[in-house]
Amino acid sequence: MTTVRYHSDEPELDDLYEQMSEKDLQPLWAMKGLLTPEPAARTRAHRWSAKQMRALGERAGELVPIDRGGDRRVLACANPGLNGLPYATSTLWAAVQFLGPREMAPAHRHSPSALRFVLEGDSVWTMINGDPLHMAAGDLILTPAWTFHEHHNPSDRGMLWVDVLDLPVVEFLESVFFEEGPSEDVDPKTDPQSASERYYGAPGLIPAGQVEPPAENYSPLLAYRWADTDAALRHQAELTGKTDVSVRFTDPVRGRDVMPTLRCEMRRISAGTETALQRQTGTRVTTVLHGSGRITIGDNEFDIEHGDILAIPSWAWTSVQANPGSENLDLFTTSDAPVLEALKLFREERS
Ligand code: GTQ
Ligand code: FE2
Repeated sequence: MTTVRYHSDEPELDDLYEQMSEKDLQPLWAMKGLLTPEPAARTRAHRWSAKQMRALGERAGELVPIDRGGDRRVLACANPGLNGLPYATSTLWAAVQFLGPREMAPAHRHSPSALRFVLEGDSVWTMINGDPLHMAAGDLILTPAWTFHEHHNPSDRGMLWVDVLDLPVVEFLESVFFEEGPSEDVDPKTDPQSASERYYGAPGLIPAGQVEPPAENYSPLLAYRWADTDAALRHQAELTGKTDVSVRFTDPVRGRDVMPTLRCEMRRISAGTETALQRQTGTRVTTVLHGSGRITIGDNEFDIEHGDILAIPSWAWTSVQANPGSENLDLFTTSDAPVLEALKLFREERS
């Protein structure tokens, strides 16, 4: 017997089930929970605490060098609903990465798409196909599929940030490829501005005329700076008078999401505000950049503060309360929404 053996009180049917299981066949008529009326999420609502991740990451920094093979000092968020898989949700990898003083995480590339969201510090550059992207608090840095990337920290301070990848989707599609980059000839640059930003970073302007448009299906702008995100949120709040505002990070050439599988948004909830309930299909990972408060996800409630990472399952009603006081709650969220939209599976509801 190789596959699951179904059982019946009727001896002949039970015998049929036994013979079927020996031939790796299962009876649909006896299955439950396959075509459910609503999404039956395996992903659980969960919070990974920044304080705990920082303590364990710093200990890893003392014990674990960054070498070829290991490559990255990364603590992967493992959702308790996913049977030990190192995934934050069924579709998203999320992790905290630590890079110590004068360390270098060597170049590689992979078919999964990745992004970095910086929680604090400003001492690391990510080289993407040779273009140096400075990483500072609040910045979003893209590492699109199959681009070579390496991280280097020329300072004497350690730094940490959050990684999000579409790895579970690519793995499910059995399409993971990985390749190491050239480890010799490394020229770790520390330019304050990347070529990507110099070409595509001016608001509303993209190269035209003799310049070939990029052929790729991801944003040619690889860095979204906190000063711009912060201003967009502040202006929207001022103009609308709303206490719950969001911006979406987009590809300046196509107006679409930054990468084909990943949607990125930043939300600002004014201190003291409780948001309406909302739910959507697909899963989300949220990181707290500023402020503190409480998030309700389905039947779960979590206190949240700077650096915490949250897993939000598909179709779970969610609302957020920002603590009263002086600081607004700034939340960075990555979702798989572009995948669901492409397949016409995206649904959203608000209460
Ligand atoms: O920094 O290149 O969290 O390749 C997982 C896989 C980070 C990275 C992760 C990766 C990286
Ligand atoms: Fe990588």
